[in-house]
Amino acid sequence: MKLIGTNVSPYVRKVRLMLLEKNIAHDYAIDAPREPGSKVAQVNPLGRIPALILDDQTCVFDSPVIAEYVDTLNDTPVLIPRNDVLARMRVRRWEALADGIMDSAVVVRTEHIRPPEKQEQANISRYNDAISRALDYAAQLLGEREWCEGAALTLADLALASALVYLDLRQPERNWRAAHANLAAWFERISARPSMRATLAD
Ligand SMILES: N[C@@H](CCC(=O)N[C@@H](CS)C(=O)NCC(=O)O)C(=O)O
Repeated sequence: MKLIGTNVSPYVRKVRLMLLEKNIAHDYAIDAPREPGSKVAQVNPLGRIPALILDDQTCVFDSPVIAEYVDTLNDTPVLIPRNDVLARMRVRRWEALADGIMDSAVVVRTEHIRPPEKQEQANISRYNDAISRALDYAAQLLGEREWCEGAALTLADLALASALVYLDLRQPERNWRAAHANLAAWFERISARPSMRATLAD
């Protein structure tokens, strides 16, 4: 199978982390959808990454669907709980929270790269506030636990880590570590994992 994406996309990082943690063989092709000559729209009608191309050329999108599919490929480890429906819901909710942070940061970034006179300050504030609330919520939910959900790594941790890497990239001025020491400590631990180190090195 082949994953199409870029190194900066947080949605792509989430999927790459899953593939690496589960040790699933795959090719990785860089293709930025907004660059001239991009072929992404030929495989994903939405023209977005990540897109996962299976060996029979089936294209899987978007990242929560890819995550769901990838997790069924082996049990080593299971990253989305299968039997405990409440634990499963909580992991998917963490993913939704992290994806929402990513979505909001993309809106803010899209505003910031417009000419200054065209930037909508109200839109920027609205989505920045959503990110702040989501971080407060994440920090409260995490507390002093080692993992976002249960007693081991799950998709919840990988999704949240991907969102925070993206925030560091696009909003370095946002001092989330000072506001949330527990998130900062958790992030440092997660960032030491070989999967994170591999994606951060690219
Ligand atoms: N909900 C989608 C979001 C994917 C997405 O928006 N990816 C961005 C890159 S970070 C993209 O492909 N943007 C291209 C575009 O919207 O034209 C997912 O989870 O896969």
